[in-house]
Amino acid sequence: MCGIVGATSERRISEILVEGLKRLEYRGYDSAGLAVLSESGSIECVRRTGKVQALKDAIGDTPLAGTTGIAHTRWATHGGVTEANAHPHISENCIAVVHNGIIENHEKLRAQLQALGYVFNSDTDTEVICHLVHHQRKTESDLFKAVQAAVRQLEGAYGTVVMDCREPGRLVVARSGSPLVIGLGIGENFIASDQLALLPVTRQFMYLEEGDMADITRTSVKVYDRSGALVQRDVHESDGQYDAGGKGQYRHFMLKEIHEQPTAVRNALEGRLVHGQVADDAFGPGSMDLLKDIEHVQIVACGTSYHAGMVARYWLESMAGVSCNVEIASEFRYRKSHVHRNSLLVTISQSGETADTLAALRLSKELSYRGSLTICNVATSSMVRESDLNYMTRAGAEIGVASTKAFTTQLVGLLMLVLAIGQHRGISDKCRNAIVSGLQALPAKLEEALLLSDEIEALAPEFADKFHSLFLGRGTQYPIAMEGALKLKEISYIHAEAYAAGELKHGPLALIDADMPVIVVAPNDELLEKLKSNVEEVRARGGIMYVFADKDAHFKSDTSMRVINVSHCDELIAPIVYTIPLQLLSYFVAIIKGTDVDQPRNLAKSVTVE
Ligand code: HGA
Repeated sequence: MCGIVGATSERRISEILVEGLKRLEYRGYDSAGLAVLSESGSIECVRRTGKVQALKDAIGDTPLAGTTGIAHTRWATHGGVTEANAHPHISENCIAVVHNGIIENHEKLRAQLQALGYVFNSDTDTEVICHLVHHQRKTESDLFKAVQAAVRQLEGAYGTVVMDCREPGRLVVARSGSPLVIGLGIGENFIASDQLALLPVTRQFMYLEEGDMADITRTSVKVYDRSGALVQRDVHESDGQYDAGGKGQYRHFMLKEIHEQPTAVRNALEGRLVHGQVADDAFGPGSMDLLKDIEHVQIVACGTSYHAGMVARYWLESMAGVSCNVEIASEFRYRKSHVHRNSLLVTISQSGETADTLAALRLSKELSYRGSLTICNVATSSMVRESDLNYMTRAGAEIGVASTKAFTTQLVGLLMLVLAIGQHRGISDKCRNAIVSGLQALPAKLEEALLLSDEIEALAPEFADKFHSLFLGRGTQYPIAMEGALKLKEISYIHAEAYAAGELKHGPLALIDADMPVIVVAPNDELLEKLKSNVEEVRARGGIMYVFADKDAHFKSDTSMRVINVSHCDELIAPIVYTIPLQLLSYFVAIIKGTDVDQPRNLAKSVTVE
């Protein structure tokens, strides 16, 4: 989603800002802009729709004169994708603002500010912030106090950075519901929505807490908590491991990340399985004390992470001896739900900043949960910091908007959770051994699945002129079918639906014809024969199928069915293994369709607005 970068220095900073924005591009956005403030107090602002490159081209080769500045990549929530709606927004040529989030009372504030004579140049909710600060600055003695007075009137979510033409060298920032991190330099300081943006200029970071404001100059950083008290926030040294590097030999980040999965899974397992048991600290220090009491698991997540949670429900209930519910975070957070006795709230999020999931985690603290666990890929994220326990997926930076290696490593973490909870609830030796040997075999099995790449690439053209598709699976493969459908729609823009195969005859069978490819996930598990009957139902109605099947499942290619043989793996890890060919399918179909694979239209990576 939107990205923020800001800097105050003795040197010209427009190149730092643009580089920072480039590093946030992966998050998905539709326009970009920056404003720099010179020592003499003049503001220069450049904004463009489209890519950061368009902004860079507009600036040209000579850095702008300003030494303090703010920059933004916008993912529109309020107001269309136009240059006028791109950030920064400027009031009276003096107060410049960038903002991530949504100001929910923007209509009321807009009317009040218009009545005071302010003229709005955009349709955004954000523009109220700059006029409000400008208005407050008339009576407040400095920018910090003006921003403090302004944010008190805001309802909704914001991560915002403000600068004032009368106070060169100063940035005032406020965080409420949208992450911000301060980067500390020598004789210069920075602000960003993600430390990744600042890795070329610093490795020292200070994370703002909810409700914090900060007053940043070249030589000082002062942080105030929500009560206005001056506070000390810890400084973290980044090891830069979250630096994505480039695409290497791959054409897209997504393809690179698909191929990184065997290594990512090895990293996720490293040191966490000891003599057939989950290491004591796999979920953080002291985690076993909490996990031993758990009788129910409530999983809350969005998108791909929600699908990981759905797979885990099958595992937890069948092996760990606990009941489990899985719910989409945006629903969970707004309904009154029953909290089971000794219930663990599990949030799953690649970024750890997903707005709805984070809100669900915060809500759980007001309810009678026994504790919380987050399964996450970003150690410094809000969710990791705010959960009792955490499992770091160690997948490395995931840049492609369509999640791949984050998903498979989340599933590894969830299988470990089954083992960790099951250890205290009498998990059978058979299940324990299946999990341990399945996880140990997994990297090699994923490598084998990647060998299907050429075969899948060859069939992708058959999808080029299709508008709709159906994915079918049963048991743990049902959520995998959902994930396969999500991948295809995300990056190829082909409408894709997933059904539990047993549901076919309750509606979707009406859609079957030769123009609607049906993708079937068919490992050799106990539901195989049932699935075969569903396949026959599709065949009888003239459907064209692509069946990803265990080679021992005895499917044969014919005029209505193309079989892609996946090498045999244990049923337990099959959902993880079968994810790979579905990821490859969506990738190669997207290539044929010529879409923007790493940054598909309208989507964002870290979904920090609700
Ligand atoms: N509401 C603002 C900012 C949107 C945002 O944070 N997206 O991630 C706008 O629409 O410009």
